[in-house]
Amino acid sequence: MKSRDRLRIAMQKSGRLTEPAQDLLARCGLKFRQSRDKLFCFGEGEPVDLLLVRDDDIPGLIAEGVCDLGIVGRNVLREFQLTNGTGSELSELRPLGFGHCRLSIALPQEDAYSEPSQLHGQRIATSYPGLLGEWLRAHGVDARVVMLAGSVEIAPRLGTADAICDLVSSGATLVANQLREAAVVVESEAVLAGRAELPLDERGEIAELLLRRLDGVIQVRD
Ligand code: PRT
Ligand code: ZN
Repeated sequence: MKSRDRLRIAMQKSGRLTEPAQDLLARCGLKFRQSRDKLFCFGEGEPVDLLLVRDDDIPGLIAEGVCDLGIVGRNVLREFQLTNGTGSELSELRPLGFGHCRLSIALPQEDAYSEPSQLHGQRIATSYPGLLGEWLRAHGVDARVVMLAGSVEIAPRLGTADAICDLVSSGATLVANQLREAAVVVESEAVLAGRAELPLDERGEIAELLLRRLDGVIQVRD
């Protein structure tokens, strides 16, 4: 296979991170032409192209070498690092200052919470078994992790779990489902992910240039 000489960045096709990620790349001076399938965007000035995908696929695309960098929530990146053999090759290169949220454990409103040991023997529903498992081990809690791909917040009402571990930003979803936030597992925001070692060819040089521009943009904004 011919090696790539253009840098490829993966970002979310359509979701919470799409617009702020596009704005950030534009402020770094990157311009893209959108293709008809809207999956691949060719970079017009610099040799940098975009791949628009589901956020969950971004760490895997970088690990497999299909993309060099990705803009993704720390929650998604760290879950991949914990649950995939190739995850250790990836690292968080920069926090990007948008998409803030936290992965938290929440209990039914009527259950008071004082300490992690209360969760012993409980069933906790989540889409983040890696991150929740790490927190439970760190706090010496023996709980059962119930894996759910979505609608985690309704599990306690359905009786399929006693507690949940899910993303929270304003807290309105928890309130609407009669849940209360008990403990924060991870503080998250969008990050630039990449392999720990940048490629040693032209792509590495372009990546370094992009990182320098990004640092300038982030500094101005702060
Ligand atoms: O289609 P694709 O798989 O790409 O999108 P997605 O639906 O998986 O992701 P999306 O767009 O919802 O979220 C992308 C990323 O945004 C997440 O991985 C987080 O890093 C970040 N983010 C920031 C959030 C939130 N805030 C957030 N509030 N992701 C999800 N939520 C959800 C949460 O799951 C819960 O259902 O919003 C609800 C809670 O919000 P509040 O304000 O009611 O607390
Ligand atoms: Zn997703």
